[in-house]
Amino acid sequence: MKPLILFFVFLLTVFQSAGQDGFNYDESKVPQFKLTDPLVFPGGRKVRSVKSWERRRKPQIFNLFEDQMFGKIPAGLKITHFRVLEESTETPYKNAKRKQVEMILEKEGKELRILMLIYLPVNVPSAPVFLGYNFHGNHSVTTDVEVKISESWCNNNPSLGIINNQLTEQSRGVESGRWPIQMILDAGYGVATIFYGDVDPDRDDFTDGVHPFAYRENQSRPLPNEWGSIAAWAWGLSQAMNYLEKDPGVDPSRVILIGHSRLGKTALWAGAIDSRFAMIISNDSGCGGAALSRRKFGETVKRINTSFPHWYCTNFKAYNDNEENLPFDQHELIALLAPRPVYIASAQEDLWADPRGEYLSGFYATPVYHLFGKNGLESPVPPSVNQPVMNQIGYHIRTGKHDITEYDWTQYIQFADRHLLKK
Ligand code: GTR
Repeated sequence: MKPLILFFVFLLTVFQSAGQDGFNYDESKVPQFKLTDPLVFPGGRKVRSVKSWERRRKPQIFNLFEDQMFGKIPAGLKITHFRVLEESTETPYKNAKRKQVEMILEKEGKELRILMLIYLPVNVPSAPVFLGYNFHGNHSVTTDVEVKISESWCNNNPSLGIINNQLTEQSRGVESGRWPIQMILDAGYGVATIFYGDVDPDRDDFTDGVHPFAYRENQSRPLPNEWGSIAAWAWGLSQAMNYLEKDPGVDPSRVILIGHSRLGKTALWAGAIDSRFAMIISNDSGCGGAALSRRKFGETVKRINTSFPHWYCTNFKAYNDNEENLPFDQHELIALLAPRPVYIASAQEDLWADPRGEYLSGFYATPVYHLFGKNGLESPVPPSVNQPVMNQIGYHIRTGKHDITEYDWTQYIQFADRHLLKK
């Protein structure tokens, strides 16, 4: 390449990974802030036992996140039937079995169809499974020609073969680098994935996806404290769990949630609403995920609510330029997962997601893990690059940009081996 072109490519890489103009990337400009304490009741009394955490304090914090950030998921809304569309051992992978399951929500003549793709290791009778959404269709995670193409709306991306908001054959395998399926199977784990747009297309439109299935008469969008898109995606993961619990090839006590970026935010909330998930992985989830909002480092609450007005509930907009008044911060989202193993991962060049703020959430959630006799992130200082910590709260910051890589997966498998296989 010519030097000038190389220079522009360099500039582009810097902008993409470091984030956007007009936002703070300077540690010395992070404001002083005081965090809410997960182990103190509003009146000032301390939480001293697991029982008082579980019965009283945890529900208080959960209700605040639900009411002020993610929005309430309508009670009782459930997938009405699961249909195994096909299963086969003819796949591009060794010792693997593929299953494609349709999850159907039928209500008053309307239908929502969500496709789940599952690969299980044939040599493990009842396998632990990583469950996570993909960005560009189930067929994007693999070169397997049998994997069906979703017809749901997707953001255009001609270079990935997404044209007229439809996924195409051209997008087959485009995300396979993010899903090292053979490596996961070889480690004795299964993998289950769903295109997130099947549950709710990622756009500011509440007439599509699952939301309309819960509307009362004349309602056309959720109320200020009702579910945004992230909560809808979290709902979808619980529905997938309802299927996985019944699949004899799956060990339902070892289903691990995994998500990258906006889907990492989703994995954290899905873990908080559904205690059946044994372990939760947040890969570069950033603002509104693992990163502390009060640091205002990289992406801010106002920015996320403006670029993605549909992700959180309307009530969350009250905290635009007003992080100090949040009745919680993201360390308490991590605390809601205690005592289950949770892994938070960052990338060195992903300043937009605030790696340090992601680490600190785990650090400030740690007293809740201590209550259960578990270690979390014990040091206020994050570890060096590529030096994972694997206590009940795990963390690494790897070299490179905002992405999910084989390095990340290698740590997740090791973390799962350590915390789930010892049973
Ligand atoms: C960005 C957004 C982040 C993150 C990311 C992604 O544009 O600002 O919060 O979620 O998208 O999901 O890839």
